[in-house]
Amino acid sequence: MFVDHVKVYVKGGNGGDGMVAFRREKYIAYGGPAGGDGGKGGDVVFIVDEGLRTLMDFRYQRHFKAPRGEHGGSKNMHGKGGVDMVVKVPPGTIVKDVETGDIIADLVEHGQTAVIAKGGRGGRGNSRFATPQNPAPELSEKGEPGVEREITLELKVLADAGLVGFPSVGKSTLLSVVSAAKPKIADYHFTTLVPNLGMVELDNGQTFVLADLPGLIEGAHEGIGLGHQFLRHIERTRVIIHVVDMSGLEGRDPYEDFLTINEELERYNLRLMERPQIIVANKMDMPDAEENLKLFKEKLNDEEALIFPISAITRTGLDQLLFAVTDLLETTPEFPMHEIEDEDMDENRSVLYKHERETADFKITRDDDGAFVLSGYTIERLFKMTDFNFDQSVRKFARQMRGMGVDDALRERGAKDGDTVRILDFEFEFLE
Ligand SMILES: Nc1nc2c(ncn2[C@@H]2O[C@H](COP(=O)(O)OP(=O)(O)OP(=O)(O)O)[C@@H](O)[C@H]2O)c(=O)[nH]1
Ligand SMILES: [Mg+2]
Repeated sequence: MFVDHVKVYVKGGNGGDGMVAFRREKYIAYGGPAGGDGGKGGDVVFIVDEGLRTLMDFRYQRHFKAPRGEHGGSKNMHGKGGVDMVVKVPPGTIVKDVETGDIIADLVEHGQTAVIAKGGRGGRGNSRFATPQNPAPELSEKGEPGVEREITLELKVLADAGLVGFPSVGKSTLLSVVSAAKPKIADYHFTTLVPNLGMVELDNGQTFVLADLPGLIEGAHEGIGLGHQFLRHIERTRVIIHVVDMSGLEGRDPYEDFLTINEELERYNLRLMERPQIIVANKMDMPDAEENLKLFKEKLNDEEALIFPISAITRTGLDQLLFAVTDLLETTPEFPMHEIEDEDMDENRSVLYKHERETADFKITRDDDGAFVLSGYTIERLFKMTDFNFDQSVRKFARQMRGMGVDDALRERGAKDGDTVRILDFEFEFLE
């Protein structure tokens, strides 16, 4: 099956915890603070690898967690940062946040990177909290939690080879017999309304992605018929497979068909004619096909043209065709894809999207037992970074909450002295 849409879980590494430690010196019972900072958690980074064409690999691995930073040590030793987790994706991958629907990254070009889930920063050790008033603080931060999110990966139409030709020449039929794709097939024109994609896998393990386009007709380049809307989709294909109906059943001359389609490709102006073309002479099972093919070759008069007589319906001639396509794909370079505006790109050539959400710092709700529940990204983050083993940390947390206006908001919601307040799995009493 062709995978072009997958849901994945990513998590940046948590920052390492800061350390509370003191220098031990001869004759000094209690030296200065010497607790080091925790290391930064690793990021989950996506990088475009042009060797990948599909999202197949994500069928087997759907969880990506970057390692955490090491904790800080005594003697002001900082924890090592977690190594980034680098995940390869094919060109054309669009990454979206499941919860918000926002596009996080649009990954187009080989080597382009985007940080998908940032690792948390390391918590500060107690050395960093020393002040003249508090020269030996018993206070440190825990590491910041890494960003955690569910994302979807979508692969834009990114076929290696595209099937073009008049309506009803058998493009969809051909796609259906060389891949697992199940496009609609019928004997009327414009059966295919949007492109279909299929993964073609040869016996020798080689694979490529084949796209089936709506039929083209004369004037397609200026919007006649359906195909013009989709010519863009073959912008990224390296090889064009031009399907010609050799049966002559519709009363057209196969060679005229061939010229008409090429004219449209040329006029469409995406340099489509610069791509190598393979000519597929289809419907060779029909009575007049042999004769028509002979005439076609005479008129074409090109010894070097790659022509493959096949019958999609009886599945004959397919192997030779598919091997020829893979051979051509191996020797044909990528065509430049749509250029990215320079200003969207930083010096690492990664497209950055701002996806910091505008959310309230905290939210107050009530539990069934009457407790006030504090939630929200900022306050939960503060909570997770607080080391409740140390009074000074707890007091700092209380100060930070007051600074955010939590106390006032609780009072406004009717909280009284002694009421229970809850954050995640932690409870404390509201004190006036
Ligand atoms: N005899 C014969 N008929 C074929 C062959 N391939 C396709 N057909 C028939 O041709 C008709 C059109 O086939 P499709 O595959 O839908 O053609 P298409 O090129 O995708 O057409 P559009 O989507 O309308 O552009 C169908 O009735 C098929 O059964 C073939 O090799 N031999
Ligand atoms: Mg079709």
